[in-house]
Formats: sequence, structure tokens, C-alpha cells
Amino acid sequence: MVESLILQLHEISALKFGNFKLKSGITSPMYIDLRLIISHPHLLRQISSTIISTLPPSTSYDVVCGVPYTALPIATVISTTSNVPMLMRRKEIKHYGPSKPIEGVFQPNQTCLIVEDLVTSGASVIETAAPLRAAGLRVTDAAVLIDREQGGRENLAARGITLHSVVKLRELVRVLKREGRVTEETEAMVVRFLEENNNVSPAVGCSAARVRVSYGERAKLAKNPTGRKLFEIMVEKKSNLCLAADVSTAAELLAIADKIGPEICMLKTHVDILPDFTPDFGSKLRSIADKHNFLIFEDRKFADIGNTVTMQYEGGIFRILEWADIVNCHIISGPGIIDGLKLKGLPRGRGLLLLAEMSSAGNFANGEYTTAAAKIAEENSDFVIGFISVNPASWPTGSGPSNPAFIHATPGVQLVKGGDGLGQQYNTPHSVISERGSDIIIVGRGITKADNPVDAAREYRVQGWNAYCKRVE
Ligand code: 5BU
Repeated sequence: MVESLILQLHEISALKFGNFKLKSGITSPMYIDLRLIISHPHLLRQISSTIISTLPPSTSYDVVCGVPYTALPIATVISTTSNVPMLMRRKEIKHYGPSKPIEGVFQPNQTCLIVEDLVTSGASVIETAAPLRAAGLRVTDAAVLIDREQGGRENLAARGITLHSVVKLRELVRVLKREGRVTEETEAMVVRFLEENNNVSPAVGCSAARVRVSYGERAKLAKNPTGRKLFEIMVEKKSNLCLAADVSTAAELLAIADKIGPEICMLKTHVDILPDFTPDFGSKLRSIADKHNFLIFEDRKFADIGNTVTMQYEGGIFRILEWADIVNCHIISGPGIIDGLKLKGLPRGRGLLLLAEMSSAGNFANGEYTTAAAKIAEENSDFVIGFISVNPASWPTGSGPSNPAFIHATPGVQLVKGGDGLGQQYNTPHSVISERGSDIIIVGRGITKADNPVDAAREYRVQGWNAYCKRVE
């Protein structure tokens, strides 16, 4: 049965051998194009029924969802022949009418089987699972015709999805060779290719999975109430702009917060630079934040042992815990720092950003350090809401950037690339949001030192928001 399928796919030229440049840039000795199957209804029906009969009998599901586009007809045939309702995931977000990422009727907690034609790194399945899960559905299994055996199974398993394939690529080539459709050399070339490319990173795809999910959907995935609120404010205000309010006095800070408040989702403070700080500073800033609907982020960069940071967070003259929705910390001292901050912050519903990367030249927050931050975040996703990062798109496979619940905020942003002579390095809003895969632009002097800070803030907001809209399109 499977053999006859393979031979038919070869006959219709859905399986080709030669030298093909793949989307990832690598050259493959084989190209699989399953879009052709819609021209062969008999084969489409056969593929659909084989995919379902390959599933272990214990697999149960209430709805099916095909990964757009090639697997949509396969999922449709499965749905009509097995009488299981189908869902469709929108690849493009509509800019008119009610915008639903998932089309079709379902109940939260129902189980959805993902149907796919071909799995390489698993990135497309992961991208489809994210909005389904965000909508409350359970996604535990993916059924696929061909597993290219290039890491997809492992990458999906790491995200709680079991891959069931009708045929693996090595097996497929073996059948073709046995039936005299390909030469021994071709088979050897494919096997060598698979050995050399046995772990295709879904890093780009994963990062893409996160960056293509809208802030609104990600709000639903956030475990921490402040993380959720931040996404919601971004959507309500169409703003991914955070003002770094590094001005000379508390009075100036409160004034600029009130003026720029309508443009921002978050205001970042360095409370220890204010010479006129008084104990009522927090409540004054809080009422401006409530008036304009933004969150307060004290850029305190805690770095000590757990016990000390609990005191620094809650006590002293600044009493940061009282008024800051969000604080951040280095992970240099190990995970105990998270435990310490969490002890005080979590009962108040506060959130924490981990410093995974920094914007200044020559800093040491990279490589293994960044990976460690991502791991600590995953282990503390009730309190950690995300990262201070600079280029999350470049983070290694399977680390934090793939998790859409985490938010990335990036300092070092101005309208033109450059620096400040003291190590700061600037990238543009477009580069930060579109190319580097961050979510929030943190802008200080680009706004505070502008001739007209309100106009400047609006410009940054529009540029940041447009870059985001393009990204999720
Ligand atoms: P600027 O004026 O846009 O350069 O201000 C950037 C702000 O972000 C400033 O408050 C810094 O303390 C803060 N910052 C940063 O620039 N780079 C970092 O890596 C981190 C914070 Br973390």
C-alpha cells in the first residue's frame, strides 16, 4: 500500500532527484513537491486514508487542521471521509471584518490533530500549533505523509507533539531504488545528504513562529498577569514603544510621562538617577500610568544573591516593588536571584525581564549566557515575562525566542543606526522588530533629546508598529 503510494508519487513527478536549492539555502539531491497531488484525486484520497490508518489506534482527536497550504486538501479529505470537523488556520491576518486566526467551530480543550504533507525541521507544524493552542485547543499529535528525518520529530517532541509519519525519507528512497526508479548512487547521495543534515534547526522557523503570532494571541499564552497585560496594552494602543525616561529630575520625569503617555505601552525608569525622588514618586507615576494605560518598568538590573535582592526590591528608599510593574535582573548570580525576586513579586502579580543580551559594544551577554537565560525563563514562566534582548532571531534552536509567551524588549534604538561614543549601539525600529525579531523598542535620547519629544515619540510608535504589522502579515 505504502509502496504503491511511493511509486505513484514518483510517477507524477512529486519526487524529483538532481540538484535543488532549498528555502534554507542548502542544496539537496532530492525535491519533494506534494502540491501536485490535487491534480490526482484518486491519489489524494489514498494519501489521506493512509495517513489516518498509520495513526496508532489510541490517537484520539475531535478536530483536524491542515498546515496551509499543501496539506489543506489532505485535511479536507480526512475530515469528509472520517466525519471529523475541520479547522483552518489563517496564514494572513485580515485587516477588515472580524479577524479570527482560526476558522471553524470548536470548544476550548478539544484535541486537534495537525495534518501535514512533509516535515523537515517541524517549523510549519510548530507555527500552526501555536495559534491553535492559543485558542485553547490541545495539540498532541501531528500526522504527516513524509518525514524527511532531519530533526522534525525531535523538535516537535520537544514541544509536546508526537509525529506520526506514513513513510520516512530513507525508506522511500530504498523503495524507489529496489523498484529500479533511482540508481544506487542516487540513493547513496540522499542518505549522505540526510546524514549531513540530520538536524535542521527550526531556529528561524521557530523564531518566525513566535514573531508571526500577533501580540493579541500571545497575550492569551502569557502565564504572568503583567506579561499578559503588556501584550493587551500593546494591542489596545497600537504601540510597541517603551520610553526610557532618563531625564534629570523626578519632576521632569512625571511631566514627560504625562505628555508621552498616550504613545507608549511601557515607561522605563532609572529611579536612582533622580535627585528629587520622594516617597510619593511611585504613586504619582502610577496614577499617570493608569491615566494613559502604560506599564512601569524599573530598569534596576538586580544582580545579587536571592536574599539580598528581596531586600533591594522591596526596601530602601525606592520601594520599587510598590510601584514598578516590571523589573529586570542579570542571571550572573544563578537562578537564586529569580527565586528571591519571585518571592516578593509573584504574589503582587509583578513580572520580570531577564537580561539575555545587552546593547553596548563588547558586552559579555552572548552565546551560552544567552542560552542559560532562555532556559531559566522557561523554568520560571510564571514570573519571567521575557527578555531584554538585542537579536533574538539569532538565538540557538529551541531556546526562548520560539516561545510566543515571552516578550522581547530591545534598548539601543534610534531612527538611524549609530552609537553614542560611550559604547551604546543603535539600530532602527524596523531592524529591531522586523529583522531581529524583537517585540518592544526601548527609546531614550531619541525622544527625550528631540526638539519635540511628543512628535518624536509618535514617529517611533508608528515605525515600530508598522514593522510589527508587516511582520505578522
Ligand atoms: P538611549 O538614550 O536610547 O540610549 O537609552 C537606552 C536606555 O536603555 C538607557 O536607559 C539604558 O540604561 C538602557 N539599556 C541599554 O541602553 N542597553 C542595555 O543593554 C540595557 C539597558 Br539592559
